[in-house]
Amino acid sequence: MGYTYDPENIFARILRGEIPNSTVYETEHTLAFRDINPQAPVHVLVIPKGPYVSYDHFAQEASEAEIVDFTRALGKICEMEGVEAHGPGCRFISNAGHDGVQEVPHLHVHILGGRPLGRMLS
Ligand code: DGP
Repeated sequence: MGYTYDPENIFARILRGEIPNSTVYETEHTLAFRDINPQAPVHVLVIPKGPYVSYDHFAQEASEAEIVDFTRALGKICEMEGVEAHGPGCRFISNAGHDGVQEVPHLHVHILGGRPLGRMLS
């Protein structure tokens, strides 16, 4: 099945500078900014700059440079926000598609931390 990317989704508009955001970290291929509706003291959204709908789309079609950049950004942001796995800990979430209740159809990883997050496997 092919992936159809909507260039008018809200994160595409953020990437084009049409909507302001609270940037935490930016590289050549990746942007990270604070969620507008934070669910924890640390709630950062990490997105690739390329037009990828979901993590599976990104994993299949992004270049190795984009994948490495994005993955290293996740680690860097955890360090910057003080929520590394070897410290207090954190959670990465990437909702995908209808059943995953993905609101914005541009790949994003939520980094949540700064409080005990409880079990979440439902
Ligand atoms: P998801 O269900 O995984 O697609 O979550 C989308 C998240 O995006 C949700 O936590 C709220 C956040 N969000 C939606 N619109 C905006 C916006 O304009 N700015 C920012 N910073 N976050 C947004």
